[in-house]
This record gives sequence, structure tokens and C-alpha cells, in this order.
Amino acid sequence: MSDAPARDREVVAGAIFREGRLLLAQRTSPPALAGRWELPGGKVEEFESPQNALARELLEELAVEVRCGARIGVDVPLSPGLVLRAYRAELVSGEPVALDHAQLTWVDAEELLSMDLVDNDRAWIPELLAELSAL
Ligand code: DCP
Repeated sequence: MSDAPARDREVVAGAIFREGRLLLAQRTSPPALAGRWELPGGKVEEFESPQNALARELLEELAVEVRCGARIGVDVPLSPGLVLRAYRAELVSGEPVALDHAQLTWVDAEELLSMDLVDNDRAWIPELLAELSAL
């Protein structure tokens, strides 16, 4: 038995920047989130690192190989014991296609502000805008 506190399970989301734009993906489910836009990602599995989980999820969802980079923005609590975190993701190979989403789009800073982002991801808008403005 360990007295160490249980660590939060993590949902990872990837911020892929290219040529001054950020990749957003439109959700198909659940009904409450369908049609809204997010940074693509998913749940880290047991015994998996967040970095490997991000690479796995983006391969499954977008058919691309990415290298996981630095964290971006705040932790977003989803439920007790579950936290959502964004990471920069560098495209290594492949062109993103929507295998799991309704569609994909590349947005600049102005477009990001006009998108119907899922509420959780709105927490990262300041850092995403700062990055897009610097590109
Ligand atoms: N989520 C979010 N913003 C993101 C990515 C995920 O708010 N950029 C939320 C939506 C869900 C939870 O995180 O409440 C898990 O996301 P997914 O359903 O996309 O992840 P999985 O597909 O791994 O989960 P499951 O297989 O359980 O559906």
C-alpha cells in the first residue's frame, strides 16, 4: 500500500501550429458537444505517458505523426480526478485528415475568436492567441 495521493487522470489535447494557423477539429459527439470545435486529443490510458497518449490520439484521429512539445495554458478540471491539459504538437509526418471528427480547419488569430469552441478549450484562448500573433 502506498500513501501517495492518487494522481489525476489526464485528457490531453494537441495544439498544432503551421504557417501562422492553428488546427481545430469539429466534434461529432456527445450531442452536447457535436458541431463545436476543439483541440484534438483524448484520455491518457493507464500506464501511458501524456506524451505517448497525445501521439497515439492524433495518429488515431488525424492520421499524423506528431512529437509532443511543451504544455500550453492552464489545467482544466473536467470532473473529480480528471484534468484536461493542452500540449504543443509538432507535425512530423502526414497531412491531418478528419478520421474521428466532422471536419478540420486551420484558423488564424481573428478566426479563432469567431469559432464555437467547446467551453473547456476557451480557457487556452489567451495563450493560443499569443502564439498565433507571434507567428
Ligand atoms: N475534451 C475537451 N476538450 C478537448 C478534448 C477533450 O473538453 N480539446 C473533453 C471532452 C470529454 C473528455 O475531454 O469530456 C474526453 O475527450 P474525448 O471524448 O475526446 O476522449 P476519448 O475519446 O479518449 O474518450 P472516450 O473514449 O472515453 O470517449
